[in-house]
Amino acid sequence: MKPNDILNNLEARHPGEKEYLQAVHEVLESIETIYNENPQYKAAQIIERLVEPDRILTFRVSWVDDAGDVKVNLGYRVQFNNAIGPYKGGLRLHPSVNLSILKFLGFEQTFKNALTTLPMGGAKGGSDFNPKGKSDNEIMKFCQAFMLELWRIIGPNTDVPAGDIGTGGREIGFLYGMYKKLQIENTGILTGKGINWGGSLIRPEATGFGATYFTHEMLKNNNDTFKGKVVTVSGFGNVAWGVALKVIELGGKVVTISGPDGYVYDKAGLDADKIDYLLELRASNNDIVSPYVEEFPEAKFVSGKKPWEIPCDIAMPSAIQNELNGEDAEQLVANGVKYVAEVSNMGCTPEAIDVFLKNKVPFGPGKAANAGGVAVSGLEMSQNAMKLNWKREEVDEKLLHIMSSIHIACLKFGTREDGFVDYVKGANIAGFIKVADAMLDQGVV
Ligand code: 2IT
Repeated sequence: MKPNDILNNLEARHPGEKEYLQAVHEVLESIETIYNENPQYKAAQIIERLVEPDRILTFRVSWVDDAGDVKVNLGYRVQFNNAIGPYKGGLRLHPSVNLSILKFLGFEQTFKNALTTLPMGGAKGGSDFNPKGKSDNEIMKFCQAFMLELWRIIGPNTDVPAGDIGTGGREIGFLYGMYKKLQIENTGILTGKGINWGGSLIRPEATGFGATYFTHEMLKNNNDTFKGKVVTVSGFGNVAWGVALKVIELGGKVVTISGPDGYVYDKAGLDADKIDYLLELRASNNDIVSPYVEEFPEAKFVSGKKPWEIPCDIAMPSAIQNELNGEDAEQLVANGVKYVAEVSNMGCTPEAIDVFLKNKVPFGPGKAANAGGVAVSGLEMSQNAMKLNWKREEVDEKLLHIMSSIHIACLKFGTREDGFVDYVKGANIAGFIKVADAMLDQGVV
């Protein structure tokens, strides 16, 4: 296998899908050697099959806003690969959503889900609908119209969607309500459900908690801890608040958060009250963070910039893909960053990753570091199937165990001769082997 040949073919078929090609490129580079050492993969054309989604559903979503105007959005579900379990992955509601982004996310999800050790295949979906500034009623109308199409191809043993950017507990509720109406059944068809109707404890904070557990493992591997560490975080959506809570609990200090309007630098560090305030701000459908400094005047708001210029020990990008580029990485390294963990999917550009690896900064890629969210989704599916609810401590303990096993898998396949751990390589190889071997077992389908 020559990664460039595969990529050229892929680009010819899917011109301009840059995020998708970027995600495939990274995996191909990591697995090239192991792929070529195992001719059974080539014989079964595993890579050629694995880089194309199993199927894609595209649909029109028509709904009526509060002013009585008819709105039209595009909806998608990319069912990427179900070699190891039902398709599983979130629904992103964001104006940037297009097929390139959903295919990159579905591809990443396939390996991430394999790393969790749970039986879940990979998928992603969503819409170019922008939830920002919409009323609850408009969100409900959109979600209902979206599910009117999506319900045909999902099911508790087929495809189980969940949240992602723009899709949280409220949206999952509206989507579930319509699914139940259409299918007349209460099953674990979505994850991230409300606690009173089939949801799992810890799911809302699982991505952030899991990423912090993973980073903790990276620290431990260097005989280090979170105690006294300064942590920069971007975003303040579904995942950043879980990171902030857990980092504080482990003794670190989170000094930044960000939104599309810029970032907040709070030198004293976030605390429980500040996090509560931010959650209230977010619940009002507002993802801008500038109001923070009115409430907490000791903090500083920096308009239109990203938090990577603030000196820190650990950087945890938690907003969106490609939010940290080569220049940002250079600046972080110059300021003495010691660890980086992607909480967002593909949060760092390839140039940024190169800078970290060249400077021997341990770098945890999203598919390993942020797998805690989908892992607890998998635990929600188990609880639904058993018609049982586990206690908070039980779910948290399982999450911790899963994150530590992902870290062990990364060490196994990513440790270099000099002892430095290339987590990108480790995660890609571990995820790939699991999916590829399942595909081999199941024949050419
Ligand atoms: O990127 C992700 O892993 C998610 N958005 C969570 C997916 C899930 O099924 O919980």
